[in-house]
Amino acid sequence: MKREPIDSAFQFADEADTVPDGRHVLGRVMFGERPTGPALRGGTSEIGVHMASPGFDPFSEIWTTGVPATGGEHRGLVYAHDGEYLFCAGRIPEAGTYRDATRETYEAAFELMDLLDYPHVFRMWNYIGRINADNAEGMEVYRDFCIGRAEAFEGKPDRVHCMPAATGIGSRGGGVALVFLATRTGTIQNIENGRQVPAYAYPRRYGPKPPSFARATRLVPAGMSEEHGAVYVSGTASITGHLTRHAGDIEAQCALALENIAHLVSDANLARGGLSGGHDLKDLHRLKVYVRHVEHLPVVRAACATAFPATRISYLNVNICRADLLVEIEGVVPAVT
Ligand code: 3EB
Repeated sequence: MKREPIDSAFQFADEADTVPDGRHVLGRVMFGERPTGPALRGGTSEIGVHMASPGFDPFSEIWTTGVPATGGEHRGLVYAHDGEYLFCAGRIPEAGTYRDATRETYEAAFELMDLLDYPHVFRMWNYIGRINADNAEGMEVYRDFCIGRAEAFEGKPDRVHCMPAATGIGSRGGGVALVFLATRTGTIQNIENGRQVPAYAYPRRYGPKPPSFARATRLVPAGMSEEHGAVYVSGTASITGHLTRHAGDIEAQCALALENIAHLVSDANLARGGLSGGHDLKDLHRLKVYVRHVEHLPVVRAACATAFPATRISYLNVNICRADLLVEIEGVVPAVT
């Protein structure tokens, strides 16, 4: 059966808070000045992450589908689903260590996907407070988080080899906020970048357990031809192989992150995974650009406005998982309807 694909839109404060005609909101993530939720509002699951700050406009990202959604709660997660797509949000409160709660939250999300029959998770976000600070045991919070996440995937044999696109990034507080998107009948394929070591194969120097995600995920809604599917691009930084490049040089880091995305979505890189169709940077939308130092914003804005002239970009001033990374960029190539 052919269905309307899931889509997203940014809602900035200077625009009307409208939902496109014929669409229904499944989930909402509010990038604002405080952490809130997750909570149900109408049939919609929503969560607020503390990511906005002076010079970085608050906005919401809404996930919409063609059918009204039903909401619910499961083990602290708040979700909404429409028969084809599931949006699920959770929060781990601030704590001394995160690995156990992270493992339990991922396990709860996987359990929910199994219970409600949305077996294919295609995008995950992890907004992590104090990401580069030490936990109560002297381990960096990001590394602590990665242990719990990796254990959750390792514990599910059918999931360990299908880790989708993700973002693991700093937030300005509120513990760890998590968002998952899954599909019932869509086809997903995870994509690595030929220029980068897969994150799940990073050497131990980056932490006891590697990060669990793919560089991108193609989601082809049921009934749609493969090359018309969407491509969800993970948070992408100035890394080749497994090494950070251009430490201390924001302009060069920004240029390399953009090159990495361009290569990731190219014909040549998709063909490595047996996929047809490819894309250019100009096909990317819903761009979120994470900037570590507020004073780098003008340089980053200029580079991104040139790379993505036709789409409104969201900038956020937060820390990034490796202390030497200054900028990270994510986006979506929307499905062709
Ligand atoms: C990197 O490529 C940069 O831990 O979920 C990017 C995207 C990064 C997702 C995650 C981390 C994550 O390793 C960091």
